[in-house]
Amino acid sequence: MKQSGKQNFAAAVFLAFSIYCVPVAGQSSFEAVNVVLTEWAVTPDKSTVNAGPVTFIVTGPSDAHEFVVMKTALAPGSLPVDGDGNVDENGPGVMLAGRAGGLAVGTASRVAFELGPGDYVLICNIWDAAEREAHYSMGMRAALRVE
Ligand SMILES: [Cu+2]
Repeated sequence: MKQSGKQNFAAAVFLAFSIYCVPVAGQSSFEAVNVVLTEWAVTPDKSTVNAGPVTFIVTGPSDAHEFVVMKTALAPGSLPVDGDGNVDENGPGVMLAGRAGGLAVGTASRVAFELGPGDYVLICNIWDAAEREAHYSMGMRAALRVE
């Protein structure tokens, strides 16, 4: 009887997992990336994901940041910038693929973007006028490949 109980439990877990994955129509996988925003880094827990809807679970510190996804073949530190060091989101070689501002402090924010295959750079593009700090130029950038 004990063994039978274990098997039922395993079947229930498998069923729950299947139901969880099914709603993403036409996709064979569910992609989620945990991203931590700090001064001064954007740190995803994976560097490659599958194309399709990608959920980012973004955790920020007590300071104000945003989470921006740029599609670009440029290296993370080589995006076009203005005179203050902020990324020119309409500049050559980059295309805005997603943005989440107003991230909750102290809790994880979930945002999802539909991402096609290619190379991306995850950035925070906040300009702090008081501190004269462009968060991107301070180091808030990371590569992400979508396959
Ligand atoms: Cu920032």
